Amino acid sequence: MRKKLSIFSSSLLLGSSLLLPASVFADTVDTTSTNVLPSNVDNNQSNVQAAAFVSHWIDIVTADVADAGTDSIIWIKVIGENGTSGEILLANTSSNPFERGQTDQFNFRCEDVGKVKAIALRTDGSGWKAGWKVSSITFDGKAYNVPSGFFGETGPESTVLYPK
Ligand SMILES: [Ca+2]
Repeated sequence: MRKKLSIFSSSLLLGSSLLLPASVFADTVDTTSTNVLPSNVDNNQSNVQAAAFVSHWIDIVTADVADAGTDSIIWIKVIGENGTSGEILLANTSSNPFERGQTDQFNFRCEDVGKVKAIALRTDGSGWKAGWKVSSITFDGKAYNVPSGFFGETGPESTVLYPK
């Protein structure tokens, strides 16, 4: 490597860099890339390529009735033909999501589970008046059923929701 660089430098000094044979550049690039990328990095890249991720979005409208809002922690899973995603925390740029009458939109990425069949929501049931009354859910542009009643009112709860 050091030898190739010195050849390159002397050619530059001679003002003939444009006349360097292509093989000099090719050798230099090959050597550099082999040195920079250890085999374990190559393996990691293969793993990343194998696990495909896709984007989803969800709009959730909290009902405009008394005590509809919640401060509970809410997670979502995407259920598809090829499996179920990991749980994704529904965080929001709004510091206070899921308040009465509010619409909250979340964009997230998760494992590609194939054609989506349903979504699952989970609440930890925490917070004052934890029950959450949802009036509408739109997932990837499709209207979904909503949790019945006040979701999480009596503690942690999970539900599977299907497109309408
Ligand atoms: Ca509530």
